[in-house]
Amino acid sequence: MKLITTHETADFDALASCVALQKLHLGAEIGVGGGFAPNVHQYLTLHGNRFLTQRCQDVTLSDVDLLVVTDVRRRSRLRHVEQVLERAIRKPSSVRIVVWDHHPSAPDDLISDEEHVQPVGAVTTLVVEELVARGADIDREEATLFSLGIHEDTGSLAYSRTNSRDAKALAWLLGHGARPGLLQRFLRPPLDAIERSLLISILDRMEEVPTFGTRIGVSAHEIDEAPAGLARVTTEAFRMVPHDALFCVYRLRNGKTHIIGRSQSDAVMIGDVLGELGGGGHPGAGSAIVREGSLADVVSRLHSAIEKTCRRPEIVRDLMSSPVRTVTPKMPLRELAHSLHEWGHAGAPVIEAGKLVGMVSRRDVERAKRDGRDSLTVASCMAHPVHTVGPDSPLSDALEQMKAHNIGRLPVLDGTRIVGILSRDDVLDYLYEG
Ligand SMILES: [Mn+2]
Repeated sequence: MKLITTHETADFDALASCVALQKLHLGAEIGVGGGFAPNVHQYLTLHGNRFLTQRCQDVTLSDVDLLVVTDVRRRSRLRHVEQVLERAIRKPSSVRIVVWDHHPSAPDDLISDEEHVQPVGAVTTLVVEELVARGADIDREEATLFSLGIHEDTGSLAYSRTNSRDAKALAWLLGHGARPGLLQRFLRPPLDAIERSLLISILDRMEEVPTFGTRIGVSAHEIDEAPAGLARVTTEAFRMVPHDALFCVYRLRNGKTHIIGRSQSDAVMIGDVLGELGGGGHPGAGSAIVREGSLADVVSRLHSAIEKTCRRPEIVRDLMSSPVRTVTPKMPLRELAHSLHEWGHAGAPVIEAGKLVGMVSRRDVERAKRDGRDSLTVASCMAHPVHTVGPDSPLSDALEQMKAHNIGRLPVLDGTRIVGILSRDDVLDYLYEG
């Protein structure tokens, strides 16, 4: 028997890649472990007869001679086929194991006979590429399901792990009948009453972990049992808060604690943080289940894991331009216009007796010229007081100031001495390079 399986709580990428793999392994059946994510579950209430799946506990695992594993390759997440994995070690000739995955490697990864692992946004992309290469034919339900897999794992091509192969696969699926109008309906069905109240309590109980320069929220809860939509509610909560990363911690009555993490900063790699607690995932999203300890214990272990794995975020010093060209208040505006043009700068700090006394921009000069004031000096049109930032401040603080005061250049002061300037261009260069 050929069996295709994936991780517990299968999401759209997991289900879509299972179904796509059935087209590569004709006659293979899909067996799942711990059910489906709520949105996939809802999708299957309508499509369950079109795309058949069964629970591994109902499969005669001793008959399996080909096991295809997708969207996962860690043994700890494949307990539902442990029997087959054990047999593969004991008697390798009795079963062939094929892996399709896009997660970073982990210490408990399977040893397989054939491995297709690439760092694309969705594992469905890899399988679709193989279908394209083989000239496979797919119908509109399949094309739509495969699109759902790619959309879910790439945040509709907006997550940082997305790459051009995901977009190409999506384009091919659109050309093969995928129905874009159906995507939102299945990807993000509205939250139900339990999920909405959970969302409110996440926001209510959020605390900030004091970590230099990175805003990390932790929201810890004791609940009776895990509601199905835990991951989805965490994603929704993360959309609503200004944090760089969010961890939701739920201790259930049975003593297990679920942790779900989301991050949009390279400084917080969720898979690394939760790997310290026996879980794992992508840099942007992951989860862990801790089997013992009180809620406070688990939260403090999470704090240590954050401390151990999180990088220092970029600080102003890393990005600022220096040395700085400065001007004096007495400089005539005509001369300033000439200098700014020559330097290719849009503005400059104004220094008097070694102290920063204002900022002047090309726009100020143009306005003065328009009003016939261009025979005056810099002092007549410079802006002050000046917003400044320290060289060791995190970049996020500087961005916050630029946003709050709508300014394009922040002088960087070490004490009273100007040591650099951080401009929008510096920030853009950094953002686009990363
Ligand atoms: Mn995936």
